[in-house]
Amino acid sequence: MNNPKVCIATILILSLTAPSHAVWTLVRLHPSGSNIRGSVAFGTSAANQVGVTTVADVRPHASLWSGTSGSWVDLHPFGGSIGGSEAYGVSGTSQVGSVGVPEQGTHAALWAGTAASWVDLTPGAHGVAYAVSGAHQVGMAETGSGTHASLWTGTAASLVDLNPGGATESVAFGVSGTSQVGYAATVDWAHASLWSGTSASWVDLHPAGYEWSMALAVSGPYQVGKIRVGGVFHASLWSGTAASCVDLNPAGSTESLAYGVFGTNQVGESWVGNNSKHASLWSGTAASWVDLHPPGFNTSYATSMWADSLNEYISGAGTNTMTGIEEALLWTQPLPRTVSGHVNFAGGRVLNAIEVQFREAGTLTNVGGQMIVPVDANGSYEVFAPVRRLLDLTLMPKGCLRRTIYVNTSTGDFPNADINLVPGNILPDYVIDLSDYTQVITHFNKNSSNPNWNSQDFYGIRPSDSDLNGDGVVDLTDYILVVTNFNAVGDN
Ligand SMILES: [Ca+2]
Ligand SMILES: [Ca+2]
Repeated sequence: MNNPKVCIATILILSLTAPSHAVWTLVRLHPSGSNIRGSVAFGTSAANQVGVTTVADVRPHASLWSGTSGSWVDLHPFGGSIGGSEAYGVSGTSQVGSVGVPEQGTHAALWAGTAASWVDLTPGAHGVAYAVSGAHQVGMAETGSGTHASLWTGTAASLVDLNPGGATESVAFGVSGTSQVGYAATVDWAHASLWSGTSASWVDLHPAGYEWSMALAVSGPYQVGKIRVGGVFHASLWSGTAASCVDLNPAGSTESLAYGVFGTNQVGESWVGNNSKHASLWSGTAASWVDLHPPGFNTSYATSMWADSLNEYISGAGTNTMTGIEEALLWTQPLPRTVSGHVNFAGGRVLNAIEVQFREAGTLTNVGGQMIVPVDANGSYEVFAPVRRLLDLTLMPKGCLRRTIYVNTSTGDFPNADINLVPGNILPDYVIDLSDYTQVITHFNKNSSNPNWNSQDFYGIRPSDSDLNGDGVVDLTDYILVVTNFNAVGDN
């Protein structure tokens, strides 16, 4: 790090790729009560999470939350120890899963927020609904010959059989808009599969060189799932074709699976360290892996992801170290807000990066640390705000007074955060005054070929500091900057 250019380049990369907002907040959705034996969140939207809670009768109950443990709604349609139910997907006001109908077996189910609202999507036949997107539900049904990937639009009668010709069985695990994903099996081999509403639309996503594969979720043009190699699973990402498959298994991980996708992010689990399952987040490559494993849990996994204009949400579960009980979990994170504008160097030194910090509005309390922000040739800059609220953006580039501008990231990005610098502050205090003037006079006509150009005096000031416009010489231009801005005072 002796080379300052290398040092600055490193800081720039860090500040651009790892904004300091990246802090996930963990919420335990696990319902309270001594009769609760375990819980898992399988799906999340912005407002709701779904999953399973095991109660004292040791049967799974389909569950709905709205962001807190206390919001738990039991969707199980039968009382006592009759049947069992599981909820796997949520979208808007709809939840899907399965219900064990007494003396009939497991049927695909659709709810609208209450146990009583449940609709049987496979009356008289075995079935499970694994995902919902708007008006569409997907899963599997055994309404005809064997297990077939199925698509519904709210009623049993709407069933569309997605099983491709020649497949011995198939299941659909994910749906997004008009796309469905899952697998189709021929003989013993499961192939990750993509459909667009019909059996004939089937696309084989199975990547060459892998033993078998399954797609578990879809979001827009992206599909995720698992691909098996050497007898273990690797998390995988596709963008519509078998050839597009990306192996997401992190370096050092013995096994991994991707259960959820939202936009360009993928979530799932990776087996790391002492063969322990860790909730995982990726953004398109194995190298992008982020370990979401929370303290206080032995194992954890992430099942789905969603985002609205304010936050990102990841559902999952972890085994509580203290109790040994599996608990439904929700990770949330505010989306970054961008502050952008133009820097007017006002005749002073033109910089291609400026060091800024955010403060709580009207205070000196730093938020998010120092940030080095690139400035382009037009003076434009853009920086992620560390939090979403009223803030001050403050900076004091070399030779200038401190500038502090008000920014508001509470409702959205904050453009037009223009910064007008005031050069002439050679002794870096709050005012341009006689001490600055004296520096220019003392060093007048010195230039960068002077052997003492960068030698510090008793106060740490160099002759080069009086070169306010950075052209390599202290001359009339620098003198005029001090005189012009004489008596100007900096911001707090
Ligand atoms: Ca000064
Ligand atoms: Ca100069």
